[in-house]
Order: sequence, then structure tokens, then C-alpha cells
Amino acid sequence: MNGQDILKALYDETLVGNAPRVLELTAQGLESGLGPDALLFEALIPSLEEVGARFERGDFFVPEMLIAGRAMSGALDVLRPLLADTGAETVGTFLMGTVKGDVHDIGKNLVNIMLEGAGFQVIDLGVQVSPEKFIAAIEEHQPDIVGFSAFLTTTMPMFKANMNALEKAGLRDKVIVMVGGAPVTQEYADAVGADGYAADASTAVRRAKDLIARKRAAAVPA
Ligand code: B1M
Repeated sequence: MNGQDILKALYDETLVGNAPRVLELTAQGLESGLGPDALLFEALIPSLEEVGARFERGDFFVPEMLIAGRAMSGALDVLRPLLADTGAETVGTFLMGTVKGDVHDIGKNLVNIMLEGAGFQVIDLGVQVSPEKFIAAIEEHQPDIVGFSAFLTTTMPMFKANMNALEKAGLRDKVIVMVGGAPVTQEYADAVGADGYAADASTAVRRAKDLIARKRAAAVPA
């Protein structure tokens, strides 16, 4: 198979959630010289977008979404060291979690991998993270940035609940807040009072670096 055939097969097998085949094709793609970016952006992510589109049309149901998601996660585990191992110096600490009520983690994990690759120390709290758990982890780790991910319109309001919890704990001025996730927009991020928003993983890295640089510059006495 040439590179295009591998990408096409990877797309198709992710779509039907054939995890063992997705792992084989990921390895085959890397051996054939395809970069991790090509496998991600030309096969795996478009395939999950199609899964979502089929779910919306009623052609796929939750089990199909679940097995496609698992197949994608397996491939991500293989790609993680390749995407994250850039030897970059530590630029800051990023505390990340998917908000309470939400179990989606693939997008969050991808952001984590890219952040690690750019030199961030990432502390991942996982999924279904309550405001109380975010607060306890901020107090323990004192990160530069806390990131809230939400993938459902019904869980996006947890951003505001988390912001309120930060205010109540007296931590709002001590940490930069970033939000993201498939249904989130810049307008929504502004409305909840977040410092930053990004639509995808690479923009999230740029935005995170920029926010830290600005905060450090503002802290330097004139
Ligand atoms: Co769900 N699901 N799901 N699902 N699922 C979506 C999100 C949906 C859009 C599908 C659809 O209808 N088209 C829809 C949400 C609709 C909405 O509210 N707007 C949906 C639904 C409805 C549901 C359920 C309610 C279904 C049900 O039970 N009836 C249910 C909810 C469960 C819950 O959370 N309580 C549910 C369940 C699931 C599974 C468990 C089966 C599985 C999740 C597996 C997992 O994550 N481990 C699943 C999946 C796989 C999907 C789709 C198909 C794929 C999501 C994904 O991983 N995309 C999804 C359809 C879609 O997205 N088109 C869908 C790939 C990922 C790389 O992209 O997530 O956009 P993305 O991540 C990006 C950005 O968002 C950004 O960077 C990432 C990387 O570039 N980003 C950040 C993410 N976090 C960030 C944080 C930042 C900055 C940027 O700063 C902090």
C-alpha cells in the first residue's frame, strides 16, 4: 500500500472502530514515512468528524461512536511520544480537565500531547472533573494555566460554575483560564470570563504560550 492507501484505510477502519487494524495501519503509516501529523489530520480526525456527522443523521448510535473513539485513542497512544518528544524546555504548568458531566477526552488528550511537545508540564485531571476537584488541584499544583474542556452544549455551562468556584476560592487572579472543546466559541469564552480560547490543539499551544508571556511581562516592575 502507498501512503494515500494507508491514509484511506486508516480513515475507513477508524470509522468502523476496528481498533486492532487502526493500530496496524498507524504503525504501517509511520514505517512508510507518513508523519504523525498526516495520520492525525488526514485520517484519524476527519474520520471522527464523519462519525459525528453520521450520529447526527441517525446512521450511527452511541456504541459506534464509542468504538470509533476507542480506536482513535489507541492510535493516539502510539503517536503520543512522536508528537510530544521535541526536547523543548519547560515553559509553564498546565492543569487540564474535561468538565463535570462530560466524558469526552480525545480532544483534550490531543491538546495535552501538543502542550507537552511545546514544553509544558501537563497535569491531566481526566474527565468529569468537578469544580471542587479543579480548585483542590490548583491549590496543590499552582499551575500557570488551568484548562476546561467541554464537548457538549449541555456541559459548557460548567465553565461558569468553575469560574465562580475560582472566584469564591480567591484563586481567579492567580491562574490563567483557558477553555475549549468542539461546541465552544470565542464569544462563549468571553461571556464566561475566560482569558483564552482555542479551536484546536495547535492554536491552544500558541495561545497558552502567548498568555503566559503576557502575564510574566505584566509582572515585571517598570
Ligand atoms: Co459524543 N458527542 N456523545 N461521544 N462524540 C459529540 C461531541 C457530538 C458533537 C456528536 C454529534 O452529535 N455530532 C455530540 C455533541 C452535540 C452537542 O452537544 N453539541 C455528542 C453527543 C450528543 C454525545 C452523547 C450525549 C450521546 C448520547 O449519549 N446520546 C454522549 C455524552 C456522554 C457524556 O459526555 N456525558 C456522547 C458520548 C460519546 C462517546 C463516549 C461514545 C465518545 C467519546 C469517547 C472519548 O472521548 N473517549 C463520543 C465521541 C467519540 C464523539 C465524537 C464522534 C468525536 C469526538 C472527538 O473525539 N473528536 C463527537 C463528534 C464530533 O466531534 N464531530 C461527539 C476528535 C477530537 C480530536 O476533536 O473533540 O473537537 P475535538 O477536540 C479539539 C478541539 O475541541 C480543541 O482541540 C482539540 C484537538 O484539536 N480542544 C481544546 C479540546 N479541548 C480543548 C481545550 C482547550 C483548547 C482547545 O483549552 C483548555
